[in-house]
Amino acid sequence: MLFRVFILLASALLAQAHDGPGCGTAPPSPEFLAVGRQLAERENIARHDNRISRVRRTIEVDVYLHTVATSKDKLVSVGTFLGMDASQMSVLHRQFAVLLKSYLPYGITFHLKGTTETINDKWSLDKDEMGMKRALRRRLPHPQHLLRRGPPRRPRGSEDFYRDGCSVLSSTVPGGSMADFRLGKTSVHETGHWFGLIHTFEGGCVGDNDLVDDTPAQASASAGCPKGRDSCPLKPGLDPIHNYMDYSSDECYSEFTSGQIDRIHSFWDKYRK
Ligand SMILES: [Ca+2]
Ligand SMILES: [Zn+2]
Repeated sequence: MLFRVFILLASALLAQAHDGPGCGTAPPSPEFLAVGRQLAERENIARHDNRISRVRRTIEVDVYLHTVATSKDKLVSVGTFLGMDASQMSVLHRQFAVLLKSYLPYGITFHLKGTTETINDKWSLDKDEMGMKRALRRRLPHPQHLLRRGPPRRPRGSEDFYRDGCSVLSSTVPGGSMADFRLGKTSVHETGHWFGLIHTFEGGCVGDNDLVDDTPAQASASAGCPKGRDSCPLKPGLDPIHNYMDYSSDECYSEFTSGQIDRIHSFWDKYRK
């Protein structure tokens, strides 16, 4: 449990600043792709040698959940919106439960270590990303490295150190206001990136796409739940519309592939363990 992921639940107002759903994670950098190729090669060798089962161990992640809103009533309103009183599970915990449930079949567990609530207009409107993340990032008892967009290793105190987490709009939490994305699965998608996964539609029908062998190539992101979609007819397999790393609706999302879980583990071993 060396690493902690933090999840920011921005004010519902933030949703209006964006044109509908879409992931804010930047496309993979050449350095990130190079690392992915390296890991893919290693995984293939391990699979060939029948060592992959040893690669897979339980991954345990400590999590801090932070809620940011423009006003106290906005913080409260998300909870009341769900019709829950104080004795019931909070929105944060429900959001967290979705993460837990989605990753549990793959031997990945999350430990909720703390939650915070902050009223801050600027932060809620995404006007001071680094200020917010510097303030909210929780300290670890020992040095760590991380991989995000840039070169693989970034020291504590660097911008990438503070960016190393996931953010989702409050409209995407369970019971949120964003149509098709109100079951909390956005957090599963975003943590997928945090674990080193790339969109399944990355690179389209050519090349090595998401650098995972068992996710069929996709020409573009799916929308909704287009059963039978085959956007790369010359490549094997139908589009992985149920995969968490596509853009399908929350109801459609249901799986990571075996290859993606192998990647999560090898990425974890290399950078986060
Ligand atoms: Ca693939
Ligand atoms: Zn994404």
